[in-house]
Amino acid sequence: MTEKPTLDAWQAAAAKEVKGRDLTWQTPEGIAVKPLYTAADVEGIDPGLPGFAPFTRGVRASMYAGRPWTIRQYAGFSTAEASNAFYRRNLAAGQKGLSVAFDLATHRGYDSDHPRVTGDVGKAGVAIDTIDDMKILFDGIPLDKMSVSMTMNGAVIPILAFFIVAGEEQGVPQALLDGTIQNDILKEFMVRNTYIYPPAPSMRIISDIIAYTSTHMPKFNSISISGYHMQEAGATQLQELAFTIADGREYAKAAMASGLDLDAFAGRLSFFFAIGMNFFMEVAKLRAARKLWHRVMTDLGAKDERSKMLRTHCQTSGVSLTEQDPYNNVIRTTVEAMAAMLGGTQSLHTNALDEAIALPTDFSARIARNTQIVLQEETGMTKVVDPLGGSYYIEALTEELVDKAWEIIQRVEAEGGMAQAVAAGWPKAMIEEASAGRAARVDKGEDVIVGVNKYKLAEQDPIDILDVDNVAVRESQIARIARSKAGRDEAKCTAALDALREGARGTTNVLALAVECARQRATLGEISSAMEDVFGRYDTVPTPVSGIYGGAHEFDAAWQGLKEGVVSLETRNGRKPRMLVAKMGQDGHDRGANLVSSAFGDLGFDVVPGPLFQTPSEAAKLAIESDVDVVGASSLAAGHKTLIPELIGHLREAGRGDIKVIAGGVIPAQDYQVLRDAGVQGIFGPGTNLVEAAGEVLRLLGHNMPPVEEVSE
Ligand code: MLC
Ligand code: 5AD
Repeated sequence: MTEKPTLDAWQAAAAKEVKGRDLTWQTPEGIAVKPLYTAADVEGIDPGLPGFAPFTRGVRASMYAGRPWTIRQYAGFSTAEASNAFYRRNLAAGQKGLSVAFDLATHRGYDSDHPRVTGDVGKAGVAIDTIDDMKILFDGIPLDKMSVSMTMNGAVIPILAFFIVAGEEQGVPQALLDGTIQNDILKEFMVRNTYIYPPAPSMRIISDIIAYTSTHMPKFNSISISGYHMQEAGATQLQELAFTIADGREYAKAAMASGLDLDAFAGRLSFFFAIGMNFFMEVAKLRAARKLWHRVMTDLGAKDERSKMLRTHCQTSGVSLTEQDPYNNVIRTTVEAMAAMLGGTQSLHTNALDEAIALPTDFSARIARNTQIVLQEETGMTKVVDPLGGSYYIEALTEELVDKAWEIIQRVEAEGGMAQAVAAGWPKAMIEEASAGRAARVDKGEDVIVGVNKYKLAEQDPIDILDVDNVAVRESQIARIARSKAGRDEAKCTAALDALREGARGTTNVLALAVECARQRATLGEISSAMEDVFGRYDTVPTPVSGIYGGAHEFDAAWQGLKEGVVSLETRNGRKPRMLVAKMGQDGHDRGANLVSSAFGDLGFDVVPGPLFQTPSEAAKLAIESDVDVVGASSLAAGHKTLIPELIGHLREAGRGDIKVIAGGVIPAQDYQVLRDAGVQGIFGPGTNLVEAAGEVLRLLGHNMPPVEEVSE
């Protein structure tokens, strides 16, 4: 009999093969992933059984063998009619649950006729102003049979009230309404930015919703505690995991502090994670999340095992997808969907291949949906529960993530909980540092993105994309608001809004009061502003990180050349080149803007990081007052064709047409000419290398830089 090889023998054999090269992979999470895992790595680790505490292997005993996850595609655009028709087509083609994407005007509590939202109506989601819109959205879709997720956090009170009354008017009692409301405000303050009110009243709104739904809507998930947007904003998977569990703990504590019994509501807290390209890390993350949540809820005193069960939705990663060579996105999304599945998700959205530039078309939505259907119905992968359970690597990685996340969660606790941490700003800063680090690695080619920094195509084949005519949508919404208002009893509507205002001042449940406002045909904007009268509207100032992007490029010739260019501009003009990074409209996606601010700041620019949610005239005014040389307008929510030309118009009117305007973000190539005709002098789409972009900006400012390629030779 030959002797069993030892680990040392393997080590020696591997070292010989690679001539001593270290094969350890240092991940952004700070985990040293080894090239081999063995039984020695899982000594003492027992992941238990699926359906049993701590649910590491899944919340159901039979998992997908019993019932596959819900294919739940997030969608919404234009009007309620158009979105309703899209939903019905998708359901007929195999989608199983609904998920509503609202436009940004709706998110931020503005009716479509509000002057601040002209660029946003119907663009990034569906416009909902009144209960009538909500009824049309679900026309022919029975709300007692179809589970509906609604991604709403800012204007969560009017939207949930509209949903409840839409059910009522369909003849569905509240007790039968099945679905989920996102209702997760802490991550809005951290990364997503569609808040309306300050943190304290926002937390009260969440407790009111948990109280209301746990009493009246037992099948409804009162919250979807979301890490998704943290990963989209650049967080590592460890940060996403830890801050999401810490957020969940904070909400549970807040609801308990408002007098609720933990077991009465905890079974309807749900979660939402992003699934990116680090396959095994994502699988381990979902398993670790379930184990951590069980621990947290046990700590808080939950008795019912269902209260300790982490049920989650997942969405494949938007930021991992590219504008360049977009069919590669189908491959990426398939890999990510498999990680979500092998991690044990309850519900899944797979992104469409045109993600990086537009909302899905019927075609791209079909491929995205079929990615899940093929996994469920063709591969046999659903037949075995937690098939990766027992893998040395997966089990070891799960434990390592649990331990590392627990350290962060303990730090949050020690500093007074997640609301405090968010107010102090350190989680956001940590995420932005991770984001800048990732951008630097991609721009330097250390992290490969096929078609972007390696294997680039000489020429791109354009694909058909969806374009929403927001002028037409806005007009039709305004007409419907008028019809809705004309048909209502003004006195009763005013009385309901007054009662809501009073309730906001006191302690009456604001959702209960808003349901009455919805019945009386109050609009979303009216309900939001009744509460705004009491709570106020919240604003934040961006605080870009510094030194990370520049630090990573310190020894690059191209970067040094740019820095010299900045210095020579400064010498020539007697001051540093100055740039306003503008965020106009209701688009709160600030990852790109923050990255640009920090990279240009590191280069030596004077950067004015503009506040979120400016109108074009406010941005023009700030540009002129700050005496900038260039405005970089960052747009990720499709408002660019309206907002950027308006900005240029205002600059010219004020006699400052000399201030240069460049545009960056999610801007499809089809729109470039429109923007150029309006006077935009540089356009930087998704996947832009910031070093190259900076070279172009310097040339635009009159500095005679050779093209970046030549500098880096
Ligand atoms: C499930 N069930 C089973 C079973 N599996 N029963 C027996 N055997 C099995 N194997 C039962 C469940 O208990 C449940 O019943 C019912 O089937 C449905 O299953 P589920 O697992 O609860 O799935 P689902 O209803 O889809 O709920 C999933 C969820 C929920 C709990 C995660 O919160 C959800 O749907 N979330 C979606 C969130 C979402 O789509 N967000 C989009 C964000 S987009 P019962 O009676 O126990 O309930 C975004 C982007 C942006 O945010 O920024 O704009
Ligand atoms: N329809 C479909 N998908 C959407 N997303 C955002 N808005 C919509 C919409 N209206 C998806 C994108 C994005 C993520 C936040 O959600 O994938 O990256």
